[in-house]
Amino acid sequence: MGNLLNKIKGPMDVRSLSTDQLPALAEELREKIIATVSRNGGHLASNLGAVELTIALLRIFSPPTDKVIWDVGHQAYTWKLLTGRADRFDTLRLYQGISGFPKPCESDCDPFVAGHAGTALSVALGFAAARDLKKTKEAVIAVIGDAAMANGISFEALNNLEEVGSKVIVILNDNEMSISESVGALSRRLGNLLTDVRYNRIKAAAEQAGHKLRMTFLRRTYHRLEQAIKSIWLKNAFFEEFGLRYIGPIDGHDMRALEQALRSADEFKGPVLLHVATQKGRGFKPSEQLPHAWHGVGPFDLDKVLAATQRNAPAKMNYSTACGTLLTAMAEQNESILAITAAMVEGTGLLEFSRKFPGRFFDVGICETHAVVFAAGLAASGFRPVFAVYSTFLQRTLDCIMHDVALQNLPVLLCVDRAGIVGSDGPTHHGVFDIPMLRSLPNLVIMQPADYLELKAMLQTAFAHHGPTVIRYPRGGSHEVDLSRSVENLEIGKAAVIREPNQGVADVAWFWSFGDMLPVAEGAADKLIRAGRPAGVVNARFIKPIDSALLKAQVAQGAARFVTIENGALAGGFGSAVREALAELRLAVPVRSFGWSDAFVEQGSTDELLHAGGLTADAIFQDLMES
Ligand SMILES: Cc1ncc(C[n+]2csc(CCOP(=O)(O)OP(=O)(O)O)c2C)c(N)n1
Repeated sequence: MGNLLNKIKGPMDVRSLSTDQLPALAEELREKIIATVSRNGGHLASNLGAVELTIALLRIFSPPTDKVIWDVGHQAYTWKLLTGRADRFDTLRLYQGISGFPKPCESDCDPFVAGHAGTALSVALGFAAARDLKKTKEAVIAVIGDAAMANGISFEALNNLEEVGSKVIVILNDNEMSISESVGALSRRLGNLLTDVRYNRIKAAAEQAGHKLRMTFLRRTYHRLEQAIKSIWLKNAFFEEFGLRYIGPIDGHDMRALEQALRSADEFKGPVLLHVATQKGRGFKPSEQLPHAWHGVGPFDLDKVLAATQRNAPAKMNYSTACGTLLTAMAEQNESILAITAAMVEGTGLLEFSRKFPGRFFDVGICETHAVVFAAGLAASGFRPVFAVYSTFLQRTLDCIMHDVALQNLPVLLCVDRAGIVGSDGPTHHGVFDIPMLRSLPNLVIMQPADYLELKAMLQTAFAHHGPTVIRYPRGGSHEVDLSRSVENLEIGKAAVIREPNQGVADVAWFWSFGDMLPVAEGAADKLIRAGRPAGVVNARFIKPIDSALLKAQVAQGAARFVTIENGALAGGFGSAVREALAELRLAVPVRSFGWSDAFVEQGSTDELLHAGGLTADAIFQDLMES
């Protein structure tokens, strides 16, 4: 660690540095963040943009007394480094290491968990109202990005701010980027406000280059006038209408300007919004050039990247890109197919679709609830909308899926990406709740493919079906297949026996699984067979409706027990569905289920987590031999 960072053991130490030392501290922080992310992966570009802002926050406010709430929380690495976690920062995102997101059990400087966008304003308002009820005096600050500001929850909080009447400081960290470019009317409006900061930055650069204006007095007067006009105009501006005093825009890399603005915000009596202009990816050439490509990254070779000043990302197929490619091909044949993303065009593999069919592609911003209802409207008008979304971010749309899609049996297709555990992002991001969440909704068909060809068959099946469908698939990929191969549509609710029992059909342990867990089921079945026990394997394909007829037939043939394996929460999951189906058939055959038990799954590599959770062929085999 560098000289300055070494000296900072807790938040108060940041204040003991002189203003002149701060650029060097910022540089050390960036070096540390880049080196750590190159080893462990993580959210690079957003963190590099928030370094000076975080230092300034710690020079003006005093955590843990003052509460700083980070929206999403993916940009809080500097915060972690300066609030007593520098010595453990090397374990960032590793199994049992420190989290990539704020986590109160890690430090009392993190007042609240985050990971999903749009919550900071509501949380801050809650903290502020609680403070006023308790008659204490701490400052409450929400730091939110320009893209997260357009989220529905943020708007609901803005709308409620005057009513609650408590002072909060909202810091709008505006880098004009979501993961890719920010979209929407709010973003455009904010962009207009930032023109000033951009202009000032260019002016400062020109001055440094030796083109210093002579008429300093005149320039200062002009600048004051400019500020006055701006503040009169901004009095009527968007945020002021919600009862927030607008301050800004401030250059988010100018330490003095930041500290001064934060002090003003602190001194102002009512709620304040500080509009801070930052550069996503700042201080690292590759991420300055391609901030979207460096938003969230896996480990990389820093030397190679620096030498090439570019990131070489070998484009290996995964479920997201396979789905995007298949959808694009199907959309060529079927003009009613439309695609929707909530600010995750790259992550969900829709880039190709967006380029090929710009008029049939919608990036709605970080607004998943809107995306679902918007899709419902499109479906009700005769189109076949597909909303590709990560399982974890789908969670907040449950009511919309029930009320706006399922109840009207509308043919919306939800492509639920990152279903199952996702690895280092940890408990805020694992996609283990979609099955229990969706399974109780009538009219939904829920499937999971075991490889890309089955994904193709499921997409075809979804488009041939006149009702809502869900296709879930995990992070990562299946074995390579030729996507152009033709496949048959599936019969809805029909499972496939992929391994007949080895010794007749009596006393068989029938493994029922699907998707990424199917190889685990096959592995465990193999081991059981080698131990002299009869076993067979079913690819359920459909989580809903479940193939009751096959269950019934297997029981009639003398099934000894069923073993279900899923990459999802056990409570209300696929195993529960098998139990319910057997109970409905009045069949009393034991079912042993493997999946995620009733606890949040921590961060770590997928392998580490599967081992810890007993979701390996070995662990399942051992369990079955003992039970
Ligand atoms: C509800 C939800 N949807 C999607 C995401 C994925 N996501 C993480 S960060 C991000 C972009 C955030 O942009 P912004 O708020 O402007 O912050 P920045 O990264 O630019 O600092 C997105 C879409 C999320 N965390 N939560």
